[in-house]
Amino acid sequence: MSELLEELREAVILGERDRAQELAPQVLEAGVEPLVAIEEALNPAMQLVGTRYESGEYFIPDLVMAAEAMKAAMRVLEPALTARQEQRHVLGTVVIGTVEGDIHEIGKSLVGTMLSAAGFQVHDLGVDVAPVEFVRQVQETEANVVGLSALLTTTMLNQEAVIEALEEAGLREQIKVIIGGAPTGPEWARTIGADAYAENANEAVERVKELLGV
Ligand code: B12
Repeated sequence: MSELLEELREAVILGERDRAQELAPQVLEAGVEPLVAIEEALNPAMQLVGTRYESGEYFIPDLVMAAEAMKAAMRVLEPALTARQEQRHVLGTVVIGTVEGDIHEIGKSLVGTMLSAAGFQVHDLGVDVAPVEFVRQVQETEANVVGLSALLTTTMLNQEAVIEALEEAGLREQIKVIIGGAPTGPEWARTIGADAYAENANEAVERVKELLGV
């Protein structure tokens, strides 16, 4: 890994937001593809942060600072990613969000960014999104796919609530549902009647392409 990428990775691990914000444009100027920077520096950094939290080495403030550093870098890398997509043919429209009661946004945003980079038009609704809001956005954007993120065992139930709300609104037939987030899995996807599950952002792009046959 280049020295700059290594520094960016370290800035996220240490929760150094200003440093991450400073390094991200330097990485691009050095000719590194934004996707490479995300996959080789930002993702592994957040994974390590998660492991350190789970082992008791890191605490919530460390997580928040790491997340802020990651977001600062993403604010620079994301426009560079989407710029590469601009001239491309739009493959489909995706509405994505983290379900109600859940404020974890990093994984969901990453999936949105990667879908956008792959050529999908993405409407990111943010976090703590109520089922009724998903329904409204699906209607407004005439989306083909809805992506539901849940990082808590308590909020994964709300993925099911969104599917039910789509059914009640008579939209279920016309929309594909993909779910993700650490506590979920293919089994849970089947249980709640989702069309697909993906473990990470790359897989999400593959699954969405399969769902739409593009
Ligand atoms: C960072 C973090 C936070 C940050 C979030 C900051 C932010 N702005 O997002 C903060 C500090 C705010 C936080 C808060 C809490 N957290 Co937290 N958090 C994490 C942590 C360490 C990392 C999550 C992360 O960002 N990972 C990096 C991203 C890139 O990975 P990811 O989210 O898994 O996403 C990938 C895949 O899952 C998938 N994916 C994700 N979404 C989607 C959606 C679709 C459609 C698809 C296809 C794929 C997909 O693709 C992504 C990219 O590869 C995890 C531990 C862990 N190892 O996951 C705990 C963790 C999720 N948190 C946990 C807990 C308990 C909480 C709190 C309740 C803590 C508390 N007591 O207050 C609160 C919850 C508040 C709430 N109501 O939501 C627990 C959940 C336990 C459980 N099973 O229920 C975990 C597992 C930690 C633990 N082991 O205890 N957290």
